[in-house]
Amino acid sequence: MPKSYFPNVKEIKYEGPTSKKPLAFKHYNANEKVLGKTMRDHFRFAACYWHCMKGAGGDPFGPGTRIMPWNDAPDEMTAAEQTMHAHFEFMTKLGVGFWCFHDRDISPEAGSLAETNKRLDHIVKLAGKMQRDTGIKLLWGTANLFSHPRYMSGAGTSVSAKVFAHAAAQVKKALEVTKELKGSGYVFWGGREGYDSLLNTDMGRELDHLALLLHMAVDYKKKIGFRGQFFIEPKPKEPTKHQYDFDAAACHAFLMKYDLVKDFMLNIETNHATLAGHSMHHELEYAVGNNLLGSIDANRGDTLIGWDTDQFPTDLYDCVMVCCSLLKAGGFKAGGLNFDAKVRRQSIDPVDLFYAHIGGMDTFARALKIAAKIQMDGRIAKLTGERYAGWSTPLGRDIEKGKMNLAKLEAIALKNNVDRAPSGRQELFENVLNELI
Ligand code: XLS
Ligand code: NI
Ligand code: NI
Repeated sequence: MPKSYFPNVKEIKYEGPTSKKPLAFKHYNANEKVLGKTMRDHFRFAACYWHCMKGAGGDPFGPGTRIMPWNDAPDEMTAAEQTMHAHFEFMTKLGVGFWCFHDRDISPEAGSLAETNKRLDHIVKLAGKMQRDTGIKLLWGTANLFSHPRYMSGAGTSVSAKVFAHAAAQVKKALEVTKELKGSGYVFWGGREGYDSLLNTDMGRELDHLALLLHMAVDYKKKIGFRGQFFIEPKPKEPTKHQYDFDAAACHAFLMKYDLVKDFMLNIETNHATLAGHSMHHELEYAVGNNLLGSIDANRGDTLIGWDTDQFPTDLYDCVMVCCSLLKAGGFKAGGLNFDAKVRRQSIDPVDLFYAHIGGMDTFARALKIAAKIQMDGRIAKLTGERYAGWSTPLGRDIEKGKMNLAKLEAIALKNNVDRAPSGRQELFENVLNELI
């Protein structure tokens, strides 16, 4: 028997809404169908390696607090192996089908890039074996291009060409191992691709460089035959003052400008949306409207704390809106719902990881059922349609078809006095939503 890191936790089962057992699902029932598809397939839930296994609970004012038995080892590489075992034990007991990682989460950096890559290969072999043994799949891989001091001024946007080269090498290797682990996708989160001061920054040049790196990645992906989906993860700031991938719209503009839009979709994260001054719903609707919704990093912020707190999603209203957008998009294809979330600094026991994920999965399960109810009820869609009824008249249709110009419209306007548009009925919409929740 291999060592267990969660000896007191058995497989988490669905017990239904009346269960009072903390280690059981009350709403997430993997095989239950909602709108003809199992919950498992709707969500494609993933557990991230960095927060679950590596995040010790440190904050800007103090070190980590968590009890992490997988770290007790005579050397770094033994700890890395144990950590991989712990993550797969955790995911198997929880019943999530996917995981996500950064290259440096799973295997620590060594003195040289060659040695670092050798270490990574060793751990990736173990991960491949664990995937085969458990049936758990890789949702996406990524390269950590922000922790090491060499990336202090960014990776693709670094002031140093040598740092750019190092980042390129790291992306190349991360793509290779993601392919080897049959990753469904690959994420680019530009942690330090931004600036702290414009006084010392050549923004146009940095953006050109970032695009060059992404084009190289697209070329290499084709070269090695990696068929996973590329995602960009928007975030407005932190650790930078301004990150270039600010929000969904900024990423879209960047992708369009540099002719990359056909090769990328977006991985939208809740707390990044709120840091950008948006709601998650806004970011998702922008992505859905532009065929860019690829994947979701689910978490939430705290309205009273101004940083990326990465808390577990437990706000039902917010999650309902996420599920409405997801249904509108027709569901995930390559993407999934990754919990990019961590337990609070005072939640120190290994079992807290289970409570956190159970809460997130149950909240989303409820939200999905409500979103399906909203869709089947049809009132919100109908009321929305009614607001736009004027666009189904001959005038509206002619404008939408591009048959009009300013002069023709002026002629119409001169003949018709228009007082005001129909009522927005926001309160009625909110009442219907509340009724269905
Ligand atoms: C950090 C990001 C990061 C990405 C992966 O804020 O959310 O965790 O998801 O690099
Ligand atoms: Ni994220
Ligand atoms: Ni984040």
